[in-house]
Amino acid sequence: MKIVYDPKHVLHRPTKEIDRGKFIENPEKPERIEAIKDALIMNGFDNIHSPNSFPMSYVYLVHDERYVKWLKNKCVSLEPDEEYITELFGYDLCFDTGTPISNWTFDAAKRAVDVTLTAASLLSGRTNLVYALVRPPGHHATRGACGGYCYFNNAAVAAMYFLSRGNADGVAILDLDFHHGNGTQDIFYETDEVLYVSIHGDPDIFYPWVSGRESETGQGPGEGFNINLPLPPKSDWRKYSEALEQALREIRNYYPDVLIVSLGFDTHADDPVGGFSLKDDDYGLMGKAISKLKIPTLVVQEGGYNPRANASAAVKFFSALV
Ligand code: OKS
Ligand code: ZN
Repeated sequence: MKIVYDPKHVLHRPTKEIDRGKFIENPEKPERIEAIKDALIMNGFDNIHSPNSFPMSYVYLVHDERYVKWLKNKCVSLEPDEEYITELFGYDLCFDTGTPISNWTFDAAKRAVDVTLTAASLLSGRTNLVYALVRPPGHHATRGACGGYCYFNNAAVAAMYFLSRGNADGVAILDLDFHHGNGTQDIFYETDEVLYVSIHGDPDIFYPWVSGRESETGQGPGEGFNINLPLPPKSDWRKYSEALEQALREIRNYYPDVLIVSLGFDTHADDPVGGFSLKDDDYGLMGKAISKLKIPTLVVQEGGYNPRANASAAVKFFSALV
């Protein structure tokens, strides 16, 4: 398996956020990804590639110019030690108070896109599995706003990359992060060229609250190409595996040319943010089930906030997936 990784992700260090009115420590920390990288190397996954820089035109395949310019200008206006938390939704193009912006945010987000695009470009006849080990994550970012620790939607940019190169007519995105990927859903809601399937904590109870219900099935030509499988708190492998089997059935029936897995380890029982009860070994079963699809696969890292749980889950997952 090829892994694409950029050591400069450590320069992106959000420190705080406002969660239900209280300042809390921001869990989207460099250690999340460092722990995964170290554990994978220790277990023989040492085929690590550095990213190439891609033109901004790839970001614009997904994101509005108005948003990209706003983010850039906001970053440039900040002092190196400053963090900006959105003041007014709609005026600021950020939809929550969990997603601070700093002087380095734009570069960090662009670098995550570069890692993801480099990983996408490495998928070829002989390489059918590539892992974009990125942060900041992307699946909450919409065309026009950041949120949920996400600034650019890495997985969505990769999907557009595959479609725009003309060697894929259909891309499936399987979102296994604990949270519903409202951004990815939104971006592809009206197209049948991308099938979005997500298993996540019930949005009646968990972030992002405004989306992720079963009734959201797509619109216009996209009708039927958005599938949400919300699960109750504390769901374990017994419940989870049923949803996963259903998700994999839907993906098989779509006959995608490429599969993008938005992978979050915040489904782990020991994760401080998510609310499921998956154990280390379950990630092996997860990887095994996905490998049976036999579709060229790009795995893009999303959430997961316990570095140790991330590390053990990743080793199990990829050992079974390859
Ligand atoms: C509210 C904002 C927190 C965002 C949590 C979700 C981040 C995540 N305090 N998404 O996949 O892991
Ligand atoms: Zn998450």
